[in-house]
Amino acid sequence: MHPDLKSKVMTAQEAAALINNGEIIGISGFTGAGYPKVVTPALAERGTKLKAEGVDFGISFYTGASVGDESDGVLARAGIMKMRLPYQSHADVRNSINKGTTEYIDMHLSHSARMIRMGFVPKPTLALVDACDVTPDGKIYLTGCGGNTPTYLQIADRIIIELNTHYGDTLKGVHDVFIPELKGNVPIYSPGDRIGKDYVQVDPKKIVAIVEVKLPDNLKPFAAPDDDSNAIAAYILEFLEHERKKGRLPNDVPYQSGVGNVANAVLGTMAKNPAQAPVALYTEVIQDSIFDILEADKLIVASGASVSYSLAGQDKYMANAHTKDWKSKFVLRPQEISNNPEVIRRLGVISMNTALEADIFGHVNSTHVNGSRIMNGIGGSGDFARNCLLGFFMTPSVAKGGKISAIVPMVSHVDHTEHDTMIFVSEQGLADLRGLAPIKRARLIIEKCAHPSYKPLLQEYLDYGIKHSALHTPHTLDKAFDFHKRLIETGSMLG
Ligand code: 0RQ
Repeated sequence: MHPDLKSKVMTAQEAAALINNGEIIGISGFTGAGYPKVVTPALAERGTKLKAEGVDFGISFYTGASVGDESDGVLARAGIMKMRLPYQSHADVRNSINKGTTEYIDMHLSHSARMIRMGFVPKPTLALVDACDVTPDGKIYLTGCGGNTPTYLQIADRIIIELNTHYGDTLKGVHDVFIPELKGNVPIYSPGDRIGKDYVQVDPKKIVAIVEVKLPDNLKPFAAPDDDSNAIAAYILEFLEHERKKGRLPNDVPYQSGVGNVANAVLGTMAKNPAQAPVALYTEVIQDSIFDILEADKLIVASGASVSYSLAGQDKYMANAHTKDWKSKFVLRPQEISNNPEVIRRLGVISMNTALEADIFGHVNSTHVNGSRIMNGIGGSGDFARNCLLGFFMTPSVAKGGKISAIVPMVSHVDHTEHDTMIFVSEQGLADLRGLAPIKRARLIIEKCAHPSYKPLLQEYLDYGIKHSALHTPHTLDKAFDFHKRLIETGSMLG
């Protein structure tokens, strides 16, 4: 290591001691990839000690999206995470938000970096990033995520680097770092286009600490797809085939798929279909299902904000990055580019995201249980849903063993309005709501997607509205939340 950099090497505890009370920390990390793993636990330990001594200590914590337990979990459990944005999915952070310890701003992932640069939220004072290399002239090479990291590095006064040698050079060169001008274009015309640099340039004087680590992203393995996921995947693929036959869907449009097992199952099923043409992804999260596509030799290119591989998946990627040249198939971007509305609209992306609940008229709640308890956040689902060529919202028709219906009369919180949603899929079937007025939408979604045990209740609500309400969107406001009220009172939407 160059002497200038070597002089900044220290332990995680020493680096954590540089973090002040009230600090606004912008970290690397997106859906469990490329997040700091040693300075944050040391900071949690320090915060816990200070709090035990009666000293008030807290920080604001900005990320790309969800991050691992070594970042989100430890800080939430220490009770020192005062503010969090723009997306999380950790049980302890969720609890801390819902009990009011952590203030949470849930925002579109494509919006977050620009809003931060413009100062709508306080600007990060410190950037803490996982990097695979750093040069004496201030070139920082990121690991598994683009996220909001370039913006945090650009804005913060001080930078702490976790120099992570675990990935060797398998992620170096994969990134394409481009920060758009306020009103500038994003000139991507094909999913694999490169428009920036493969590193983030910073003023080396801002680097105050380098902590050496050799650690993978701690991501759980994916469960094998269950029957519901397989059924949802089959409906989607059958529908895409139908659209192609009708001449409404070109072969070369890229795919976005959200997080989780259903998304993984859709791409995995595609890979196994011998008739499937090679695919390109213009997505935010790249998960293990990419390996099925690579092994079937059907990947054109995968562009995303992160590679969120299980531990086994990370080993697999590293083993093949050079030998099979898998490295050349990936482009990792800042999330304001991976999720950029201009590019998503231009490329004609097919988008697949998961809903918590949807209502009979096509509004979607992705984030709040019973309208008030945050689950994760909107993430990138809105960036893609509104701007895609073809958009799916997927969900099993019931949750919690049938006590909760995913199809309800009126959603208890709105993330995606009827104007931003197109096609709904549950394990029961698929409802294409495009081009339908509200009552026809309601009939179709009840018929195709609702669970049989909830169909009569939903039909009854619609029929009552048609009899007693205005006939454009026939809601009955004093009955609209009966499903949710029954859930709160009896533990089941069936009552
Ligand atoms: O609870 O874990 O206790 O069993 O919610 O549900 O079915 O396992 O599905 O993991 O894909 O999560 C919408 C939360 C779904 C997620 C959501 C309970 C259910 C279970 C999880 P348990 P599943 P998933 C890409 C795009 C928004 C952001 C987005 C999400 C748990 O997909 O956060 O799409 N999406 N981003 O039992 C109460 C309901 C429920 C319910 C399910 N109606 N009420 N609980 N559950 N429906 C990612 C990024 O942008 C980064």
